[in-house]
Amino acid sequence: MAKASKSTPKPADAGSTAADAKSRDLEQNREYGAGELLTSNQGLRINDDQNSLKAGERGPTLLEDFLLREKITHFDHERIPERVVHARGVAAHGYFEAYDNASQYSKAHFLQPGVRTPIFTRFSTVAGFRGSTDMARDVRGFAVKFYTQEGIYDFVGNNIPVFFIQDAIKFPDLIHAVKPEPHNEIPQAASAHNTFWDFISANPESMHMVLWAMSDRAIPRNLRMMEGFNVHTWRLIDAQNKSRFVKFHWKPKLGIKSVVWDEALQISGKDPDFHRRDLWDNIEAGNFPEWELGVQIVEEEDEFNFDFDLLDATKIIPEELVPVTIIGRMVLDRNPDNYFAETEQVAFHPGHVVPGIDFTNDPLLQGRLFSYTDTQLTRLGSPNFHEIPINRSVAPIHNNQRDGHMRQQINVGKSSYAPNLLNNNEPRQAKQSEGGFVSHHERIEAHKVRARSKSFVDHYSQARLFWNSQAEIEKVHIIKALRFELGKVEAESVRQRMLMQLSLVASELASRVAKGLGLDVPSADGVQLNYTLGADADVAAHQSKPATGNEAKSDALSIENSPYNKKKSVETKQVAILAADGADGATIAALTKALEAQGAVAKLVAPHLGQLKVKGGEALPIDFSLQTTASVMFDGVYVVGDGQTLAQQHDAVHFVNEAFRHCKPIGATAAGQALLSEAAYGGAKDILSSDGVTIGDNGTEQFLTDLATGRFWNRELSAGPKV
Ligand code: HDD
Repeated sequence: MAKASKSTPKPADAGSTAADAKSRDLEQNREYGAGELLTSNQGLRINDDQNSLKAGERGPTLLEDFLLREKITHFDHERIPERVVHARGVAAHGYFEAYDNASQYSKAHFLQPGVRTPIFTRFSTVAGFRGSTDMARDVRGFAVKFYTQEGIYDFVGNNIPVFFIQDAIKFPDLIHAVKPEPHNEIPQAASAHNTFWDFISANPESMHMVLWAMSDRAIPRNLRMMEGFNVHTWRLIDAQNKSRFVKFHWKPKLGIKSVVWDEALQISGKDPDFHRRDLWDNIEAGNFPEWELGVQIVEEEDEFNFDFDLLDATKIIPEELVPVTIIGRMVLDRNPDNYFAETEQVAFHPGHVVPGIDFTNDPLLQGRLFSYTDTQLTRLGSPNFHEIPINRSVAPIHNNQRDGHMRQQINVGKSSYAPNLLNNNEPRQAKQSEGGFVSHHERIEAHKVRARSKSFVDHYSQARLFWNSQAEIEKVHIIKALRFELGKVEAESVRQRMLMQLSLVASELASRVAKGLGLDVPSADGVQLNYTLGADADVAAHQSKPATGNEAKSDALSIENSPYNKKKSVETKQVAILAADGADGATIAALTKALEAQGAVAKLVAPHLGQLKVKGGEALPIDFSLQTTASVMFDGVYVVGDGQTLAQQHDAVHFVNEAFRHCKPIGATAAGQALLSEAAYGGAKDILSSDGVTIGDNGTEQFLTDLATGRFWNRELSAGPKV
């Protein structure tokens, strides 16, 4: 039985728990049209908004028609500029709950034992426009707004723990390179083009992140089953004002799951809203997505104990060196009421912090601290964007900032400055003991320089660590992704330079990619590979050497081997039950019951829509026809029959063949087997004898085990020539 979803709260029950403080706050702005009379924006009751005011029924429209003008004018101004990056997104409300151990590291109120804080989380793709596909190969944004009692705290992260560049001043170059090319605006939501790889091939600090972006991390099965990271090293400040370095992680309760590239390409066409639909549907069904917040803590005195710089955003801290401690959990349990008002207008900023969290000198972070407010001024049009309901703090706001477009707050009184003795010098500054934010007292003694630290120079070792840590199927997917992406690059010089870069990560990686491009790996000896230094910089001193640490591995970097992916479960997985008229009704009922009992979702797919006529029982409602869905929408397929009839349907044969090639679990009753026999061609010729395929009338239990396992990669590894 699905738990009750909390979406679209009614006035009476909106905001009944402490975590719903934000929902109660939003209630002031909710508008419920049901049962009401239509009005203009001035509150005038409207008698007819379907016909304009004319001089005669067939005559010209009159300028006097203020209702026409209001309706059209508002419409004309409905759009705002989309985000320059992360334009396409989806969001949900929920809460964060701190565990008992969080407060030892931070004095932040929301990290004190048992405190529940309302949150709003937005996931996004980076490169595509607002109307692009969810399934693009791309980094996913993972931004969480915490409405804490001490003000807003924004976690503005990604599903990948490192970044492409080390210094924010390069961000416009990176984004110009990845966005569609400026002369023809091609391609949409894709990095597979000349300009992106031209930039990357001359920018070796990207090499680590590029491997993550070419891995299956960049094509998540859904947004509920991916990790989140805040990338930079931050500071946590405890109750004694002691500072420690920290890396933040979100670990999904249901593990980490991705699709294969061929699936992603098809989903992009068949359902470009695949991820947002999945998130919405699961929250509506009461399958509330959940993540745990983890921290890697480094004491200040250990700052220089690593062979990389903690301030370099292209580096992780391997979990083998500093384990992740779980300190809280986040649950998403309510869909927004209105996409524009909430998901589009929400404005995140890594500079929105609360006492207990502070910045480091990571040059990527420092630049971000400028960019996010600046961009909201263009996007939302006013310095008062913090007053938009979704951005509004639940902690009260009192200061001397005034006016500006669309000001909502009505500041009472004469003084809007400090010091002011006319108003008792209020609002007064808060002492640290009263929660006033005091920046960490970091001692800095330095020359003013425009330069990159030499401690940022090793660009290949962690890329190699990532590569070494992948299971063979993950390596194959990275190679295929690079062959695809570089194959779309027209300039051979760029392909050659990329192969040189990859050869410094791992020669095996470069040569396997090169094979698919029909090239030899060129020697990188003596070739300038780093074009990212100032004109007078000492290039030799910044020349990154080939990767070191040849054999080191870290399981947390692999999806297949990750300690956060060990849970074998069928929860929320989608199964297509394929059937044609005449199938056995009792079998379908028993299978559906068994799947649902373990939390999986069963959908009946048949050659036509409407009702399925079954043997022995009442007709069953069909969820999808073969024309309105596809195997790529599902995690597994079960053919209940009649196989002979289904074998006549090309779409049914393709459905099973494709599910097999995508390495998914397949089940078939004896009556359904004929469809599998028909689907045994091409890459699926072993379908009747392969792992993860269960045939016979008692196969439900085995199928459930296979569904929990997920994918049967041996099929891909053994099909066709070695990649
Ligand atoms: Fe950024 C949006 C994450 C580097 C400038 N960024 C944005 C969003 C996410 C991130 C998740 C979408 C927030 C939302 O849902 O509204 N950005 C990151 C991460 C980075 C990063 C994890 C590296 C660690 N970003 C970065 C740099 C700059 C920006 C270096 C500029 C110097 N990012 C922006 C922006 C955006 C943005 C232009 C676009 C829309 C917005 O801010 O609100 O200011």
